[in-house]
Amino acid sequence: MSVHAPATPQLFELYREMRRIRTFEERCLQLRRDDVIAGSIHLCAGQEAVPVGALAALEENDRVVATYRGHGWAIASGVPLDGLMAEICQRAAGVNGGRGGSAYASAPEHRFFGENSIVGGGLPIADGLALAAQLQGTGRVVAVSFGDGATNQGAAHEAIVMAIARRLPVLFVCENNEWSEMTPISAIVPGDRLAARAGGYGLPAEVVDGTDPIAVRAAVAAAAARARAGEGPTFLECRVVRLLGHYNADVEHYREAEERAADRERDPLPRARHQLRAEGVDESAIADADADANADVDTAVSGALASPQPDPATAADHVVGAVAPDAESTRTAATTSLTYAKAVTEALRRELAERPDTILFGEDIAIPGGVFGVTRGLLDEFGGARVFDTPIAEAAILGTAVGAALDGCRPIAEIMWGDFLLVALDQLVNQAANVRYLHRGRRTASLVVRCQQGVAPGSCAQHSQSLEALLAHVPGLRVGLPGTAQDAYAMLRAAVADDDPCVLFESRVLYPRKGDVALDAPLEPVGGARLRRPGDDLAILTWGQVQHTVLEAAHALAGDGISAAVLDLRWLAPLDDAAIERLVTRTNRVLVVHEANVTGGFGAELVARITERHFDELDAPPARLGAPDVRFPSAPSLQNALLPSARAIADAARTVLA
Ligand SMILES: Cc1ncc(C[n+]2csc(CCOP(=O)(O)OP(=O)(O)O)c2C)c(N)n1
Repeated sequence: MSVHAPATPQLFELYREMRRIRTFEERCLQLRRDDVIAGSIHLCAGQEAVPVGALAALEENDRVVATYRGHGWAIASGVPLDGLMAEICQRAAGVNGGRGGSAYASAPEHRFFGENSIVGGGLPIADGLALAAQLQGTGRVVAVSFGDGATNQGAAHEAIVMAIARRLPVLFVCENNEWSEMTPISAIVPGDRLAARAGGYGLPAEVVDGTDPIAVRAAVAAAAARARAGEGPTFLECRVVRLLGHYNADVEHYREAEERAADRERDPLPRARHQLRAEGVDESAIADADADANADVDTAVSGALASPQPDPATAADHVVGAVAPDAESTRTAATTSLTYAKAVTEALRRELAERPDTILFGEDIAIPGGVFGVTRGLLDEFGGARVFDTPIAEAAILGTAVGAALDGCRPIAEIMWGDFLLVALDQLVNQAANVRYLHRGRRTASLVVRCQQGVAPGSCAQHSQSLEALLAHVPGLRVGLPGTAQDAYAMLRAAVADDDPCVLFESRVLYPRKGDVALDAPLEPVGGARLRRPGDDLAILTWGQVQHTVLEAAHALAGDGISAAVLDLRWLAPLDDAAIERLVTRTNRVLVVHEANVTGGFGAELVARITERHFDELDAPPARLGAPDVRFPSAPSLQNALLPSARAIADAARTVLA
């Protein structure tokens, strides 16, 4: 601390913090040039007044989500400099043990819910954190920072729409440095339109001088007060300058020298110093603040450099949680006959009743009760705070689920059709799937996404796909496909109880199909295949709705004296390798059947695994049968020509046996 009492302590303290950030950024640049840091870094020099002003207006318990250019936000949030610097240097002592690096650091224990290296990806997550705050009645607000370029992202639009619809306590803080990487925002958005454009959504929006921490603090304080009063989100366009280029090696060949010089004129640090001097602050107090910043950053750098590289033996740790062995407890429990759809409803009802942290949302799921009626009655029973309709905004739905899961909720989000996941995959693949790994198991994204998929008579190419292989490819996600009413119930309850992000692909053609459901059986863990039919001559591995056609085929084969076992894998992640092994070693012949297109389908993965492990023992090469690589047509006659029929499955089985 300075020994000289400054005349304007508030600005002085803000200056000290800005100085620490600037010094930190300058040192990062040097460490990158010295190859201590690997990869690109994106520095916030010129933008310090925004995080510093914002955090000066926020409370200890509020939340921050940052742009990838987020070192300043992390520091202002209170992330210790040494842990942050070690993270940027990819060292073991980093706040994420070197898993996040410069652009993806996260330290929720310091209210800093992470940078986001996907431009615009943080905004929907901020919605989810705000939803958690709203539900928990904490009065917390969430500030999310992003660049001018991010305002053009669909996720940003969706997040603003969602925040308005739910009156979420979010502060959308746009740091407009006039450049989106190497393209000026003026080339994309005519005129000074970012706040005006945001205002068009119908939320308070204003332009703020982002080089003045006091102006930022005032604007954020007013926005936070509105949010805490239940008045919903605010959009702040903070005008800043970018002093060190887009990234460390950017020489800004695309920018005019005059423009860069004009930016330097607006540098917030000389401006604050000038103001402090004008207000009579002792020059030596300013020099002391600068020296303190140097000393703090020196200590952080020494700490970071003293830390070892992360242990390579830990590289595969914390992808997903461990799973308890599956006891198949349903075998002895009493059962009730329910449709597959009602089994889902009952699972949701029980989870909402038993777990106060669960919330259910999606398009048309609350008042209308879902387009298939699966969520009917749940709004009345559990109320609009926990069961609600969303905008038609899949990225916002999934991002809200991620954010809410990060802060103590167990969201169950419905995506009406599996095909619609494709417009929002970022939130599952780049966001949810990374949470456990990035935080080394200290945070998880305990969310469930329910959707339904597959071909039904008349469904078109955009409402027919089977996309499970796409998601089973992604480490960090659980993927299940219930094929019976019992599994629609039990797998959903297992997914809700699980701490990792689970995607359940239900089947709308199975919704009306009845089955016995053990409602009061002990909860299952995720994972675990089920043998639907025993057999010795051949193993047919399958899942989802097509298993019923497979069972027909197995029945027909039995008529020919062929004993085909049918194993319903149920979960592709975690995969029940042990059950597959047991069956393969018994039959030595394998056919995989799925409804998805053959190329890159999960059958390819199974055939490869089985071949790798059992090449020498197998009596025949493992085979797979799926829909051919064709888009799905709407006409039932064309659909039927493509779907695996019982006859085609039986023929494929005979070929394996021959
Ligand atoms: C979804 C996505 N698209 C593109 C990129 C590549 N990219 C990284 S930063 C950036 C520019 C972002 O500009 P802006 O939002 O204005 O932030 P600023 O760089 O000004 O801080 C781009 C295009 C990315 N990381 N994510």
